[in-house]
Parts: sequence; C-alpha cells; structure tokens
Amino acid sequence: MRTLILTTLLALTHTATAQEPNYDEARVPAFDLPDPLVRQDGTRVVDAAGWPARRAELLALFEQHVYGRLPDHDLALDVEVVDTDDTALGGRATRRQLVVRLGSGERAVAIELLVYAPNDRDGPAATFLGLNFKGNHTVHADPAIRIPTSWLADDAGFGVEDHRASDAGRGRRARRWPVEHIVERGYAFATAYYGDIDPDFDDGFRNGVHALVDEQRDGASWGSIGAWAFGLSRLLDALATLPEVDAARVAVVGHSRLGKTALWAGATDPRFALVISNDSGCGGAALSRRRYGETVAAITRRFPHWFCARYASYAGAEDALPVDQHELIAAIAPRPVYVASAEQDRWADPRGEFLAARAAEPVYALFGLPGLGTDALPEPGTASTAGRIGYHLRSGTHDLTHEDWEHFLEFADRHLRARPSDRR
Ligand code: GTR
Repeated sequence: MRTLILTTLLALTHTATAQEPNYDEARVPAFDLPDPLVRQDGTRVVDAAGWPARRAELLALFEQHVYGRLPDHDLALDVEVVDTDDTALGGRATRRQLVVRLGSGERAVAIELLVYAPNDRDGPAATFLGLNFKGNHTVHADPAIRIPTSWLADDAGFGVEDHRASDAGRGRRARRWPVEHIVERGYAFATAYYGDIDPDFDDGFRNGVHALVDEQRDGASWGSIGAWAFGLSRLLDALATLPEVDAARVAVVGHSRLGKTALWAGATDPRFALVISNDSGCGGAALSRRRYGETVAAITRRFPHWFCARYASYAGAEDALPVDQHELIAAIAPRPVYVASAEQDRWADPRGEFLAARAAEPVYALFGLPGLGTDALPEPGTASTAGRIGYHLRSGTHDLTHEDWEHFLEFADRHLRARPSDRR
C-alpha cells in the first residue's frame, strides 16, 4: 500500500513537472526544422514551378498529422439574404445578414453571416472575413444584428445562459472589431460566430459540419479547426454572391484558436488573398519544436477535438512531426501573410511565431518576393510590413486590439489596395 501511495505521489510530481510550461529561452531544446523546399523523396524544389506540387504534399501532411482531412466540397450550399440596410453605421455602410445553409435535411447547418460594406466605394470592396467567439451581435452595438440561436459556452459577462445567447451580449466585444474604422478605410467587414459552424466542445464530432459528412473516423479525420476552416471557405462562397464584395480580395483573419483556423483556411483555400493570424500560438504560427509555452502535449490534453487524433501522438515527440508550423505559413505562398504576436502572450510563444514566419521566407524567395525584411524580432510596438510576410509584436497580453488592426490595415493597404485612390 505504502509503495503504491509513494509511486502515485511520484507519478503526480512527475506529471506536474512535465506540465509546467517552459518560459526559459535557455531551455528551448536544439532542433532541426524540416526544410519546406525539400520534398518527401529528398529532392529539392528549386523554382516557383515546382512549388504547387510541394505545397500539395505539405497540405496532405498537415491533414494527416495535425488538422485532419478536409471533406470534399460537394455539400449543398444555400445562401439567403435576410437583411439589407444601406443606412447602417450612420449611413456610411450597407449592412447585410445572410443565412448560409450547408447540407440538407435535419442535419443541415445554418451559419449567420454579418457583412458591412462601405457605401463610399467605386466598386466591390476588399473584405476582412473573421470568425468571432461570442456571436455576431457582440461585435457591434447595432441593434439590428441577429443573435445566434446555436450553442454557446455559458458566459454571464456576455449574457450567455444555458448555452443560449441574449441581447445582454450586444456590442460586448466591439473593442476587438473596429467596424466603423475598417469601413472608413474602404474595406468591407464580414463575420460569423464560429459555433454556428461547429460548437467548440468535444462531442465525438456529432454536431456542426462534422455531422454533414458520413465517414468512418480514423486518426486523420478532421477536428474543429478543420471544421471552422471549411466553414470559412463556404462563407467565402457566400460572400462571392454579394455585389459589394470583391471575392478576389478577401483577407481571412482570426485571433487565437481562430488565428490557427485562419492559417489553415488560408493555406488550404487559395482564394483567400491575404491571411492574418493574431496570437495563434501552438498549432498556429508558433514552431512546435521549440516547446515554449503551450506544447503539443498541453493543447491536445485540453483541446483534443481541435485536431486530428494523430496529432496527440506528437506530445513530447515534436521532432517526429513531419512538418512544423513554418510550413503552414509557407503553404500560403506566394500570397501575403501576416503574423501578429503580443509580448506578454508567452503561452503563444511570440518568438516561435516570428521564427516560423522567418523560416517560411525561402518559399517566397522562390517567387522573387521579399519575406519579413528583418532577421531580428521587432521591438514591441513596431511592425514589419514591407515584405510579403508581415509581422508585429504588440506590447501587452493575449488579445485582439485596435493597434493590431492598424497594422493589419496598413498591410492590407499594401497588398489589397482597398482605397479607391490606390486602386489601379
Ligand atoms: C487557449 C489555448 C490556446 C488558444 C486560446 C484561445 O486556452 O491554449 O491555444 O487557442 O485558448 O483560442 O483562446
């Protein structure tokens, strides 16, 4: 008995130590990053013409080992415009609300898409599309925004009780979404509640868009990040039906788990013209091999349903992963990509996010395109936006702020030319 207690105690102590996150640069292990340009057969991609096949190889590896397979795109898609108001935001914008239905019958999934497009534009607008965590009605105080009817995590601060949203949440997340400012800068803004696509809890993949696909699940079946990314592509399909949106100039943007999602959506769907990940961390922009802050072990213990089941087998065995996250960024090339970090968001490993962005540069170089334009982690508050890979380190904690948006807008101005005066 005594031995058993002792063994148990030892095991507990050991687990506690193993779970302690590392925030010490000196304890980051030495590692070799897989070379994004080296194919699985060991040969090297030497020019842009060789990239599409290597990109396909990388995407297949991310499917097999990290996020799971994406389904075929042949689900029924129905887009219904349920609200149009060209006097929104004090007359500056046209608001639309769409119900995007995926699949048919009982299991059909309805995603509410909210869009504000600037009235002052001389053609279809470049658009930011981002999923939100708490419901469309939380992004702005506009009383006309519809409240989600799908499942939400209980949160009294946002008026969510018994997994139902309420009017009390209206505008509560407005500080993360400077809608007026985005519109003033000439962009449209589109958002949907991520839980409309797949509720964020582990239910054995029986609800949300997972339920639409009949499949025998295995170690490489899709998780929730895959589901949200798939949903983003379908939302892009829906946006493409609106005359005020230029579907060829849509930036996909996301924060945290939705930053991971934005990267995966942008990597897999080349129609996204610009990809922005904010504080995406482990399983997003941060290099897994650094094992700094959140690790594969930590994330798959808390959120196993975000990934394919096989991903958990790399807990503590990151060097065995056939890919690392710089290759997710590289899979977006040659399209512009932006990685944002926050200084105190050590859990997301800002340096690991920066190094991943840097390690994607050789792929942009294949196309003769500049990457980050800097080898050193920028000072907090400064941004590197001159190249095709943008990066900034904001002071402060894990969040999505107006300062982040200022940099995103500056980068988008360079690459999407939103302002009518800038348009060629
Ligand atoms: C954390 C998780 C992170 C990040 C974040 C979020 O708890 O460990 O990977 O995704 O949640 O999405 O808010």
